[in-house]
Amino acid sequence: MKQGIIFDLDGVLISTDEMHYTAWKSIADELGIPFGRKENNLLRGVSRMASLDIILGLGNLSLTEEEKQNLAERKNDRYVSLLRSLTPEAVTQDVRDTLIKLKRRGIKTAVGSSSKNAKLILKLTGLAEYFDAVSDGTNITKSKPDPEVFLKGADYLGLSPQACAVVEDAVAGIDSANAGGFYSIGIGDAASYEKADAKIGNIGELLSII
Ligand code: B16
Ligand code: MG
Repeated sequence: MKQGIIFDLDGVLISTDEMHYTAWKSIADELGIPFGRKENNLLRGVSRMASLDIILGLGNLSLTEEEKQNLAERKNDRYVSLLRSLTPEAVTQDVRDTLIKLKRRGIKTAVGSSSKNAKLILKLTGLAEYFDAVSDGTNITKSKPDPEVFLKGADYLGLSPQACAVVEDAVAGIDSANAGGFYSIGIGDAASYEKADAKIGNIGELLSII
């Protein structure tokens, strides 16, 4: 049995995909780059600047570092203003019940997210109180698929990677967990990824596999 579980945030505990999509789409539209939901899927779990690079690549556009910083900042302003509408109702009962049951079993829990807005999302949704630690985009220098975000999460819990499982919805996140020596569990998009050690259809299934 694992002593700790590290949860990816967006796509696992809460879904803000549509807000990321709306904000990136407005930037892509301004640049004249065709961008739909299929392209948005490429950005799952990927950091803000790496996401912008992917969008610019789709349009074969090369910009200066300053222009890129400016676009990333404007995308984030739009995303954060959309985030403000988040409430605790955005968290499913399945997610809450699972987190409560894990706590009762004495399993430590952490968040491992690429997002620099993770703490704001945890606060707005009331999820913060369920976790022993948070590792996010503000404490890492290398984004998923690098394992840094999960290695820091395990470190904050005082556990080794071998003692922890990671739950992820992104291919880049499963690669990150595997590279760090964690037991990787795919959900959503990552449930069909062959490199995930285990696959679940919903978060409650976690309770029977760890
Ligand atoms: P931000 P996760 C990721 O969150 C999102 O899936 C990804 O779409 C986003 O680009 C990334 O966070 C960075 O977010 O711009 O808020 O710093 O899935 O790792 O929880
Ligand atoms: Mg995710």
